[in-house]
Amino acid sequence: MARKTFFCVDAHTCGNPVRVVAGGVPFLRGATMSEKRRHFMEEYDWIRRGLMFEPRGHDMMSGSMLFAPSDPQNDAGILFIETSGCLPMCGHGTIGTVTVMIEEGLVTPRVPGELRLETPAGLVRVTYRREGKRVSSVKLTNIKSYLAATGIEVQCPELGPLKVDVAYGGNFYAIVDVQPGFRGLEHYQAGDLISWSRVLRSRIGGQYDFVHPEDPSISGLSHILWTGTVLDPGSTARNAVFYGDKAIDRSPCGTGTSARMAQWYARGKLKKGDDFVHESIIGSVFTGRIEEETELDGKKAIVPSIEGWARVTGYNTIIIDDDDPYAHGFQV
Ligand code: PYC
Repeated sequence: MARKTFFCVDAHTCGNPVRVVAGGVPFLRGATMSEKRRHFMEEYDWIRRGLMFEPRGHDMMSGSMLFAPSDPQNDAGILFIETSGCLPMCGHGTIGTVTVMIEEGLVTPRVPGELRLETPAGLVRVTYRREGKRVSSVKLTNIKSYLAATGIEVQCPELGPLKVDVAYGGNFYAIVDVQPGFRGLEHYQAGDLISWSRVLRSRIGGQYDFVHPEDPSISGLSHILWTGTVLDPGSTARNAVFYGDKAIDRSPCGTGTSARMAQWYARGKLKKGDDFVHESIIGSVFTGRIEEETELDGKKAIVPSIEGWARVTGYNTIIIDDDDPYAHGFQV
């Protein structure tokens, strides 16, 4: 019988959970977080399933693990763990993890107020603000984001034919804008968005192969971003991101916001320096901005930043015991 113990700090970023594994992390081989991610997926995926799935987690659960950086100029490496797998990059996960790292003293930043984080998708630079002991906001400068495809036609159950764009912001997103077949996310039940998302992802993913031009380990359409009308007239746009099998992000989704900014930039709707205030399904907000105009494999691209907040919700010592028939979790 083997019994493993994981010391976790639970938090949420603008409503979406982040479980930071602060103790019990396995040793991973690899010179980069991308290589460490591969090793984790090959040998330790049971840890992800045990910590993310029921009965220790739930459909929306996501989290992270911290590692020593490969480059001594950086502060830490992050592995993202989710119900859907190990994402190359996660924006709400980064904001929550940074809040936990700083508030709980898990890292000593080389430069106070700044962190350089190695993620599987590349280097992410962070600045954060403190009010006393609390981290009041975290701003991350994400990896290069770009519009990968436009006007893909797909048949959606109940809604009929839809046209979607696909953009990359750390993961690949199919973006469903308001159009004759789709009136905006506020007109539908979350359960319907979830079941339609599964169909769209498999239909689009079955026809098109999305692969990152510089890193083939990042591939595949994983998320669907539904758009809608803002709740607050001061916001720029609203979205609901589907991920995993049953999840709608409660936060405005950092990589989704980056992908949508890349789409707006390519369509001439957003320029460098403009604020992009993005609302989530529950009305929580990230503020995005285009920090840099750049290119990726000959395509126009942007370097976006995302700013948001997180709160620690508790300390959780989790046991995964081989003796438990549900040691490695289950999904219904
Ligand atoms: O914030 O990037 C994000 C994210 C991805 C999936 C859920 N949240």
